[in-house]
Amino acid sequence: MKTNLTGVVTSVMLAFWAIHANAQSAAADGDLVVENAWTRAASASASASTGNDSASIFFTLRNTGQKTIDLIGVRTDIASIETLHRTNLGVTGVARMSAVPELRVAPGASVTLEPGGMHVMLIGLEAPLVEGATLPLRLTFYDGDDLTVEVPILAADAVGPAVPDTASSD
Ligand SMILES: [Cu+2]
Repeated sequence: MKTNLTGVVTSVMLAFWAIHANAQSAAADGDLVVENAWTRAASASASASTGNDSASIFFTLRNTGQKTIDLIGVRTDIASIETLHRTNLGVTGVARMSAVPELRVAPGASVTLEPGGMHVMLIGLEAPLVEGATLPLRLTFYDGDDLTVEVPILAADAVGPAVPDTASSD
């Protein structure tokens, strides 16, 4: 992992961010920048009882401020369960996923969610993820603020954003 979740200070300071929730590939909320969000096209679960179709969402959280940022919740309108996950390769080489209760970003640091590492897991898709569309993802933070990111839906076999776009526009 290129990220460091353990070395940050444990004190949590309240941050006061203005909400600017209309971003495209980069969303900025005060001292927080969300970059390069993406997910893959996926079909919806056939039924609620048997559905286990899932998807993963990836992005980079960058803390440009002076205070620690704690991401404590993720939400969409199309999945039964949304959670933060981390993929770990065990000694046998078998990938296993475990829940991440919160994601902490120290001042000046960034954390990247990427294939093989941390991701937002969507379980039980109630609607398909259509390539070319975007999926609103609502991020909730410890201080009560939230930020909605429009996540571009790439091809089902995509391995990342085709064109890195870190510019904050709109
Ligand atoms: Cu997962």
